[in-house]
Parts: sequence; C-alpha cells; structure tokens
Amino acid sequence: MPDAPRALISGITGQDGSYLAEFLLAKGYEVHGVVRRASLFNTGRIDHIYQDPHEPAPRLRLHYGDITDVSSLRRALAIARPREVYNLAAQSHVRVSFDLPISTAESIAMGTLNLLEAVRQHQQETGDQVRFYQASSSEQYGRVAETPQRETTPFRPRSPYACAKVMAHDLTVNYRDAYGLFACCGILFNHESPRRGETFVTRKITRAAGRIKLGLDREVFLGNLDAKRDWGFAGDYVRAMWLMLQQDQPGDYVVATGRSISVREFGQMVFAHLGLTFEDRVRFDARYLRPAEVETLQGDASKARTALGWQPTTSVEDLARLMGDADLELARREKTLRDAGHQMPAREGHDQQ
Ligand code: NAP
Ligand code: F7E
Repeated sequence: MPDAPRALISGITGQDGSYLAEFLLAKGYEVHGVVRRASLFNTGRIDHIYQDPHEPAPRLRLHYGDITDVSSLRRALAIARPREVYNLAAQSHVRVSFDLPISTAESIAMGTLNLLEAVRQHQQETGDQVRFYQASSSEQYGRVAETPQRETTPFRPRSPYACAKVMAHDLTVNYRDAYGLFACCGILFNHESPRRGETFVTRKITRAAGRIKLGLDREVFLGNLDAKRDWGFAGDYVRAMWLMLQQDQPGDYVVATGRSISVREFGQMVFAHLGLTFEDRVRFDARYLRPAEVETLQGDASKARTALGWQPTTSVEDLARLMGDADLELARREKTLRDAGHQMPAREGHDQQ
C-alpha cells in the first residue's frame, strides 16, 4: 500500500485547525500539528481525534512549537516530512490586535515568514516538494474599495491584525513568484461553528442566548450592531483550503457565501430561534468598539466555485440554528453542574472582547 499523504498544520488547536485535521484524517492523511505549550491543556477542540502516541502508527501526531520560533518549525517539518503545510497559526482576534499589536504582528507576519523560510530550506535540504496554504482574511479588504470583494480587490487594512495579514499574504505570493513554491492564499470571509472562540461575535451571541434561556445570564453586552459580515460554516471552508492545494497550479481564492447580514440580524435570528427577543436582552458597551472598524464585508467566491468546484453547504440561518442549539445544550450542562452545587468559573475573564 502506498504511504499515507502527510500534512502539517500550524494552529491545529484552533477552530479551523480542528475541522481541517478531522477532514484530512477522513481522507486518509497522517496529520501532524504544531501545538503551543500552555500551563493548562489547550487541545480541547482536538481531544475527540487524539491518538495515543504509544499506539502503533498513530495518524495524528502533535509537536510542541511556536510560529515565532523557527527552530521548532524546522523540527516539525523534519519529523513530519509533509506534502502539504497549512499555516493557520495566528493571534486571530481583530479587537485584541489593537491591544497586542506587536505580538499579533509577530505571530502573523513574522510567523508566516518563519514557516515559509523553513519550508524553502526544508525543500532544498531534502528534495521534498511541499505545498503551502496561507490563511489570508477578508479583513485585509478593510475600508472596502468595491462590493462584493474578489481576488483583485485592493487591500486597505484597518487593524494591526489586518496589516499583518496583508504582509503574510504578500510574502506568500512572493515565495511563489521568487522560488516557485506551490503556495496558495485562501482569502476566507468570516466562518463560524460551535467551536468558534467565545469572544467572536457570533459565538458570544449564541453563548449568551443559551445561558439567558436557562436563566444563567440576564443580558449580553455588545459593540457595533450595524457591522455587516459574510458568515459561513467553518466545516465548509476547510474543504476549500484542501481543494486549493490539489490543483495543478497554485493560486489565491476568495472563499465566502456571497451574502452579508448585520450583527443585529444575526442576533435576532439566534434569539428568535430560542424563543427570546434580542432587543430585550442586548446592551451596548463601548469596550467592544474598535479604534477603526470594518463596516461591511461581502465576498464573491466565483473563482473558487469555477476553478475548485467549491460551494458552501450551510446558510447563515442554518448556522444561527446549529450554533444556537449547540450552545443551549452547553448551557444545560452548565446549569446541571450549578444546580448540583458545583462552583462555575467566572465568565468575566472571557468577556473582555
Ligand atoms: P483560532 O481559533 O483563534 O485559532 C488560532 C490558532 O493559532 C490556535 O491553534 C492558536 O493556538 C494558534 N496560535 C496562536 N498564536 C500562535 C503561536 N505564536 N504559535 C503557534 N500557534 C499559535 O483561529 P481560527 O478561527 O481557527 O482561524 C485560523 C486562521 O485563519 C487564523 O490565521 C485566522 O487569522 C485565519 N482566518 C480566520 C477566519 C475566521 O473567520 N475564522 C477568517 C479568515 C482568516 P492556541 O490554541 O494555543 O491559542
Ligand atoms: O467581529 C462586531 C465587530 O470579532 C465581527 C476573525 O476570525 O473574521 C473575524 O474577525 C463584527 C465586528 O470578527 C461585538 O465590531 C459587535 O464588526 O466576530 P468578530 P471579525 O472582527 O470580523 C475575520 C475574517 C478574521 O480573519 C478574524 O481572524 O462584530 N461586534 N459587538 C463585536 N465583535 C466582538 N468580537 N464582540 C462584540 O461584543
């Protein structure tokens, strides 16, 4: 039997990393992931696919590393000998990037350069051919020059996060042009799931709705309800990442649903689904505004549809329902524990953004 294809994922413990790892394992890949050392376990999103390294030939293997530590990336590449590398590691919260501009830029811009350079040297030393995926973002469009946004729309970034992503994107294109690296940038619009970090707005809304429904919270504090986003389902979007690396030629692709709605509309959908009224429960808090906001994003994924045969399967209504249901179930478990006398962890620390 031929060897299983191997992939290396930076950011495997994140939302997208977990869906991508599942997807690649189902396709028969051996998956390697770079994991940061943390004082508490940070592998909650991939625990269900974890394989004991003592078992013979585990197909999921984790390596300690950090995208800002090039030696750890070189080591992971040497062990994994991957055919495909997916660079998903990032401080990915836009509002937080205004508080942590330097470490955000280090993880995104310098981190991407570290991985590109490690891959280039790895190819030279081993003769392996590696395909590289870069997690670019619709945030790069910033103050949008046209609607909908497509691959040719200029970038006008509005945050340290987006500026760093533009640099990482340009570096990836440069390594393709200069060294012939098979490198693709997926310009992904917002994509969500029950595994979304709890301080991103969709998840903040679905968590609040579930907890309010069961009497664990009374209200939710939000910032700009008029911002509009093109929201899709993360499980659909990791399929597009993989498809990009299966083409004959490398390229850059917008991945989006083509439909954009406001934060307010998303909140109304979720609360109505749980039999609640959003307007009765939402409060404004200026802490959640950004020094410079991206008001509206809407993608045109025609190129991905035509060249990759990619289409989203989940509408924003489906997304609101599936995230609302998952967080109602989570709130039920929290309530059971609370009613049994367990002390619940304070949520304030998670609610800064
Ligand atoms: P996420 O849930 O925040 O996951 C980010 C991942 O990066 C986590 O595994 C995190 O590790 C890791 N990471 C952060 N700093 C690191 C460092 N210094 N070294 C190594 N790993 C580090 O983000 P996501 O939503 O899955 O997004 C994946 C990628 O796509 C990110 O690059 C993001 O910027 C980009 N993107 C996301 C979207 C979206 O809508 N989700 C859209 C466009 C682009 P820990 O678990 O240890 O924190
Ligand atoms: O904000 C508004 C906020 O933080 C969406 C990341 O995955 O997608 C994500 O970035 C909108 C913004 O996502 C709150 O002002 C209102 O207009 O969920 P978000 P984001 O900033 O669009 C892109 C594509 C990425 O690449 C990023 O990595 O919602 N908003 N009130 C709020 N946002 C938050 N977080 N919290 C609020 O209370």
